[in-house]
Amino acid sequence: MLSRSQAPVLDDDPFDPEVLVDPYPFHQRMRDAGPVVFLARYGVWAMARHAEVANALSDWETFSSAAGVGLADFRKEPAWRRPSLLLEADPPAHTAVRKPVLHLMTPKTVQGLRAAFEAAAEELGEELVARREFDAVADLAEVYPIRVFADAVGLPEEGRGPLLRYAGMVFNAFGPRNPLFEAAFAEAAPVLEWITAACQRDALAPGGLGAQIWEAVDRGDITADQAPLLVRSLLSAGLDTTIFGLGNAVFCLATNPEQYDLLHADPGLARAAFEESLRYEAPVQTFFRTTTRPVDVEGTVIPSDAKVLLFMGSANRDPRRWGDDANRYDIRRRTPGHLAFGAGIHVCVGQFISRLEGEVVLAALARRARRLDLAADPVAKPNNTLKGFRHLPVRVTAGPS
Ligand code: OVM
Repeated sequence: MLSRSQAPVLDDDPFDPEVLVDPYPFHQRMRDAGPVVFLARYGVWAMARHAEVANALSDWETFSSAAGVGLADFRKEPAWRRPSLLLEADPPAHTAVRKPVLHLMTPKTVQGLRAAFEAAAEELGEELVARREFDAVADLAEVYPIRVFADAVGLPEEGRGPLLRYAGMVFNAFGPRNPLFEAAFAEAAPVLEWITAACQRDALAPGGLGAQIWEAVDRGDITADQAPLLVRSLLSAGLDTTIFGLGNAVFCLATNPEQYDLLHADPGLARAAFEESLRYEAPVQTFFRTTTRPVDVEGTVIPSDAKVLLFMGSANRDPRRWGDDANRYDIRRRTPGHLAFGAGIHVCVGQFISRLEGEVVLAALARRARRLDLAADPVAKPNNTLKGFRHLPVRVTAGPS
């Protein structure tokens, strides 16, 4: 009790749809209130400054993932699905399965995907720029990762439909049982049946990332019981994150024309433009950890077994780390240190695939369109974990300059 009284208490609801679609004023109040705050509404602790979020992400022994990285505590209530062997686990179990997955997605192995990813981006860019107006979510962000990443995993082309509904369940389930959660789970049973079937060995095309995970079973690196759950991790973590991320990147460029000019003048900046959009509008805004011991954070003692909400999207705009222009989208900024992919042992295992997707899509647009503008007001898509758009109508002007 004494420790709690030392931390500022806020009664905001971080999972209120209005806060989710514009969290930045709330982030600033949390950062300015102190290094740790207590969110009374859910009885959880929170950190929103860069230094504390980075430290917590790097200290898995104190800030555990095994009780789930959402609000629900798997030690007190059953999880809605079998917990992820990667995301919702600690060493040593986590280490054993991370290694074979990491092996498939190193910068070097990801180079093997580049030609196909580039060709698909060029084809889509050509089609969209010819149309002059399109929805950067429905026609681009929701199309491209499903095409290239589901191909890379080895999902059959027919019947990828439930993927996005599954992702909606995964990312809304990290929050409280609010209307967003309930809506995502309205017709859950067929989606759960589908994802289970999609991860089986005979459902995955030979040579793909999914088949390669199953090959790790043959080598004795993982068990046959673990393989479908690791394939499930690829499908859980690899679609909606990049979908929201691509939409956010287009939003950043469409609303910062001087930055788009720089990119159009030098499409070689595409990777940097995507990276800065990850910092500025992080697709994954938050994850929880659970303390394994009482921990002193800058003079505030968080008790053991407490849920702690880490605000990566806030850390990414903390002026203490990024300076006075933290709230500016600047594709020439030095972005290393942003926490959109997390940090520490759980840092995004697919980050090089994500960057490849962002780079080739933005480069394909930048080479073809001399201007990129909003064609109508964007419509935000509230989600208990992800920040992004439901609709993003844009207009492009074709031509070199
Ligand atoms: C998983 C998983 C699910 C959602 C996100 C994520 C960002 C991982 O099932 O392993 O990482």
